[in-house]
Amino acid sequence: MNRNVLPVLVLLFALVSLGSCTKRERHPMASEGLRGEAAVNLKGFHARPTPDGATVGAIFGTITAPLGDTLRAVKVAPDVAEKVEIHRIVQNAAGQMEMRPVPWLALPEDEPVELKPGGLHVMLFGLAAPLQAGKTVRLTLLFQDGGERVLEVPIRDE
Ligand SMILES: [Cu+2]
Repeated sequence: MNRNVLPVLVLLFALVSLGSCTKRERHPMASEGLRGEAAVNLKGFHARPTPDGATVGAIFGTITAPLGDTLRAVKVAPDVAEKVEIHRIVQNAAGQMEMRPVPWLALPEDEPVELKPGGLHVMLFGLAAPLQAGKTVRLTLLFQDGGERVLEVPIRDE
């Protein structure tokens, strides 16, 4: 791992742990009735079409957690892609932009977190077939409190 990335990751770790503790204390009852389906708003989720032979794809969209939450993992069926990760884009020591996996994603209370080109995104590796405009990809989002959301993500140019 790049030396410049480590402090950022450590900081991210600290912020995430801190964030989720405070949220739990502030809303001791809020999460209990919501187990099973995470209380988050998902907007504008879409995947970009990929050319023939491409092995990677990306999904974008906006997540808002009214009470705060943490996105723990993302999944698609194995017949869509071999591996899925949350990525962010950072500048490396040489000044180039690089993608880095994010172990989890903090969702501050009522603050939209945008996954967009050039920033955070859901990354698909090992695509079984190109992502075709007009079709959909079923994406599962797993959140801190055990809640999950499954959505049919449209594939479109945007
Ligand atoms: Cu990526």
